[in-house]
Amino acid sequence: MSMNRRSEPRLKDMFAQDFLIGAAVNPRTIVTQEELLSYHFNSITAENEMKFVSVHPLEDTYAFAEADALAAFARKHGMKMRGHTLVWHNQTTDWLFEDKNGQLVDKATLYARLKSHIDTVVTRYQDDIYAWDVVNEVIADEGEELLRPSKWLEIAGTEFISKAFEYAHEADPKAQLFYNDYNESHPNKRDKIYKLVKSLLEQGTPIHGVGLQAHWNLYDPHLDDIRAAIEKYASLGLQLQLTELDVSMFAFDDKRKDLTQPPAELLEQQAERYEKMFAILKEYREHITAVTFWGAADDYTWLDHFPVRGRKNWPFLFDELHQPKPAFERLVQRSAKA
Ligand code: 9MR
Repeated sequence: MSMNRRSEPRLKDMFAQDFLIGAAVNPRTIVTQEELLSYHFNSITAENEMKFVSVHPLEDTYAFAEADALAAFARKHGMKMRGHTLVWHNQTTDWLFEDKNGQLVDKATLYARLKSHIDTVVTRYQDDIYAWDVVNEVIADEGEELLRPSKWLEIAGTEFISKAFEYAHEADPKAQLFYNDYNESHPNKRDKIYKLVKSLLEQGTPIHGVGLQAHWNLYDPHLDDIRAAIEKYASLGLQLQLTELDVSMFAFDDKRKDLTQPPAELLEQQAERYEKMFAILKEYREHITAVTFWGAADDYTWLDHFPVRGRKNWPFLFDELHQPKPAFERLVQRSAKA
């Protein structure tokens, strides 16, 4: 990492009138990317450390050391923090759903455990975390089915979703509570997310926002679909946040593995893509309260392994040495014009 003092404009200042600028972090990156994070970002999200399996591995055991370290980092740098995530089908331990004999528990037991988990975790971080992803990724990706199969659904039926929001609201009435999902701009899934959130609102569920994960790439989703999704979710009267933004260099089904550096033409395409995306985001600034990247710089991204094993990706505004990329420069030029 370069130790030169930075002179470029700060992202968080460029968008200060628009929305918070966040990054997902982990115990390694709060060390390796500290200077970059504190210079450009005013919000963080724990990439994995507040997930169920991380903080609550056994019924009687909570493990908060790593999550606490991330919250302390936010305090040290005067950053806001989002909580991620309370209810998910992934990274949740089996004990939650099972009794001593390995049989599925009944609904009442599951709810009692969920309430206890949410009370403990949300209360612990109530002074650090202003917004929680309460329910993550419950919508089925394809087809007509609304919800994906899960143990939550199997044991409790659809009501587990509203229960989670109620418990989170009871634990911290100040927290902004989000439903969060990916492929959120694809019309079929968008309509299903809308339908779910609308029904939650009709039931009086305490939900305050929709999280658009925004795991996007150079080609997909189409800008018109991004705009349509924002408009549709905003029509619910809720705040919106981009919660996990990255712009992969590869189309989802592209398996190429030959690149060891990002070629200039792809960096240029990425710059154009970021410019157009942020132009839309600024248009909807009265609805969008935060834009969080799922990382900060190209030296570390979950996309280095997914969906093609061992392939490097370069999805962010800062390169492997934490220096501004063409995409960052383009946002600077655009904000100078605005
Ligand atoms: O970035 C996270 C990665 O380190 C984990 O291995 C993975 C486990 O499922 O979760 C990743 O983060 C996911 C996030 O929690 C929810 N939306 C999709 C993200 C990328 O997979």
